[in-house]
Formats: sequence, C-alpha cells, structure tokens
Amino acid sequence: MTAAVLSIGSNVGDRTAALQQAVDTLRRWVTAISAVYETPPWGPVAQDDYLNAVVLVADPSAAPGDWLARAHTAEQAAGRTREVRWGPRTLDVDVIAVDDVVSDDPALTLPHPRAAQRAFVLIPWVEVDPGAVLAGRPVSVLLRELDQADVAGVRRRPELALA
Ligand code: PH2
Ligand code: MG
Ligand code: MG
Repeated sequence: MTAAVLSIGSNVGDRTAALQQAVDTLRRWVTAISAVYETPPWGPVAQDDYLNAVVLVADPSAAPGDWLARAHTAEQAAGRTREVRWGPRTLDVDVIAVDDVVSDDPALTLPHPRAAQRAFVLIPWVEVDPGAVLAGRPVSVLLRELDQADVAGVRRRPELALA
C-alpha cells in the first residue's frame, strides 16, 4: 500500500478549474480532498495569489516514483508549460509525502523539503488528516511554529469546493 499527500496549486487562468482538473485526473486514487484556500504567493517571485488544496491518494501497487509521474500527467492535462522556478503556474501538483518514505533522491525528495515551512500545504493537510505527521513531527505542531501572519494569510474559500 502506498498513500501519498499531494499539494495542488494554481495562480494562472481559471484557478478553480485547474484544481478540479487535477482531482479529475487523479480521481481513481483519491481518498480525501481538502477545502480550497486562497493563499499569498510564497517565495522570491512577485505574482498573483494562489488557490491551494491538498489531495490524499492511495494505491496498493504504486511506488513513490509513480506518484511523481501521475502528478506530472495531471499538470500536463491542465495545459501546464515549463516556467521559472517558484513562478506563476496554471497547475502545480507536488508530492509532499509517500507513506513514511524518506529519500534524498533529487528527482523526488521525500518528504518534500520545504513543506514544513508552507502554511498553504500544512493547513489543508491537517484539515483532511488531523493526525498527520511530517518527518516525525505532528503537522499541527509545525503549524504553531510558523509565522502566524503566514498562517492567517491562508484563507478558506468554502464556496469553491472541489468535487
Ligand atoms: N507555488 C509556488 C510558488 N509559490 N505560493 C503559494 N501560496 N502557493 C503555491 O502553490 C506556490 C507558491 C511554486 O510551486
Ligand atoms: Mg510547488
Ligand atoms: Mg511542483
């Protein structure tokens, strides 16, 4: 069995449609979908706000690399093109964790090395899995250690629920 935590995000074009497209492409493995959150852009590039959500997926026969391949397939299905690092994107699907796998493979580092700093990942994740643990630490505790201005910036958009 592998279960994975995927972070999905969009800040270009019809953002809700892009997130829904990601869920549709991954549908057969989806076990939970968080609410949609409006989030200020994180990182060095000035850009528009994102919509972010977390999707939990499971597949008894998937290896970690399969989740990365499926994430890329979902991005391509939403018309994503290659762009600058940390810049705007139609759809981003990031593999945050796969079971308790720890890997420093540069192609897929697990768990995601920056997830613990990102309120836009941790807030939707703890919503769908209140007991979630990242690299041995409860996600609920990691959230308390973040800059609370970042935490407050992640705003739930209940009217934009994914199906
Ligand atoms: N993704 C990025 C860069 N910055 N900021 C937010 N709020 N949400 C994202 O998904 C995001 C970002 C590049 O992957
Ligand atoms: Mg990303
Ligand atoms: Mg990515």
